[in-house]
Amino acid sequence: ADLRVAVLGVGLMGADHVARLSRRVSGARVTVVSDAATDRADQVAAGVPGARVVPDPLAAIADPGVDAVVVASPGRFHEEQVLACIERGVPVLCEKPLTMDADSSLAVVRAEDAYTARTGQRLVQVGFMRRFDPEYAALRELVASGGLGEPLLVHCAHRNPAVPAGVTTESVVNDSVVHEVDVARFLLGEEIAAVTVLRPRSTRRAAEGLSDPLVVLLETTGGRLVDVECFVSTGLAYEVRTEVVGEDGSALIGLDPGPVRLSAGPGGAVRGSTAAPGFRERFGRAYDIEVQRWVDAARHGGIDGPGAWDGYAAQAVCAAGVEALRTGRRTEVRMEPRGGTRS
Ligand code: ISE
Repeated sequence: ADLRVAVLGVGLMGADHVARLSRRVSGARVTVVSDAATDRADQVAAGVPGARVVPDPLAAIADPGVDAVVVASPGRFHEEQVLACIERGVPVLCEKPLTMDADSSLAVVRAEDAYTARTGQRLVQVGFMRRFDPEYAALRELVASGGLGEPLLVHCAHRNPAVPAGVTTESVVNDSVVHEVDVARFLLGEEIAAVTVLRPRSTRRAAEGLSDPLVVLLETTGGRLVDVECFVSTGLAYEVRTEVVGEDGSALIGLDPGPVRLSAGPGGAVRGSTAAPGFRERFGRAYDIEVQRWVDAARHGGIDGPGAWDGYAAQAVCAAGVEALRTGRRTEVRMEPRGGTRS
């Protein structure tokens, strides 16, 4: 039977997931939609045959017509909602962040570990979608197979054309750089030990008080170095590039996101490719693959992708990043030993 999914939060990401689950993913259907903005919930549910609105997210999780949950609500609600899913024993795909800080993310890890010890199943998947992007998956395969020799350095660029009003430099670390934190852990298979954040001269496009771009240095436990340029008001397009430099080779992804085309320019014809306008376009395929694999796993009560530990590790590194930003100093990451049930 189809997996009956509740989607909590139908802002940009949640509404996207509803459309994906209803139209592009097989084996699932959205039965419950929940959002504090009930007009939006009504509107989204109206487009999905068989979907009901359950305004209270905890009631949605407890609903007997729900087998699995997608959490796409604002981050501050994730902890309570994910813990409720664990309590009820339903698989959950939680958009990042897992919770708002490292301690509460660790509590989720422990709660899931207790469930796993009883059942042998894992329940919590965190929406680090880049892991499902075919280019990132291929890069990871290349690194893991030894195709580049010992990896030494990773260079990352993460550029957004613009960010919504209210975005702060801290939130850029937590919401944007967090993806490179996960990518670094994913590609290199080790934890991040220390973070340094540099603030070069800001673009004239940066909102008042925002340091943009940032350069973030991540040191891994194995002594590898990851540099991240995070630039969120380029005024141009969405660009995400990652290059791994190894002892025996290097590989770069994200260079050419679209078809190369010839078009008229000011001084003659210009050859170029169309850049993705935003992350929903650039990672559209990654989201589809992520959700399909999650559905396939959730139908058997489990998950297939980054888990609670990855969510916790990301939070611990971002906490160090925010401290590094404030103090201007290299900051060590404080993390508990893995313990419990391994992913
Ligand atoms: C946003 O929250 C995301 O997750 C995007 O992937 C990222 O590029 C963007 O900077 C964030 O604000």
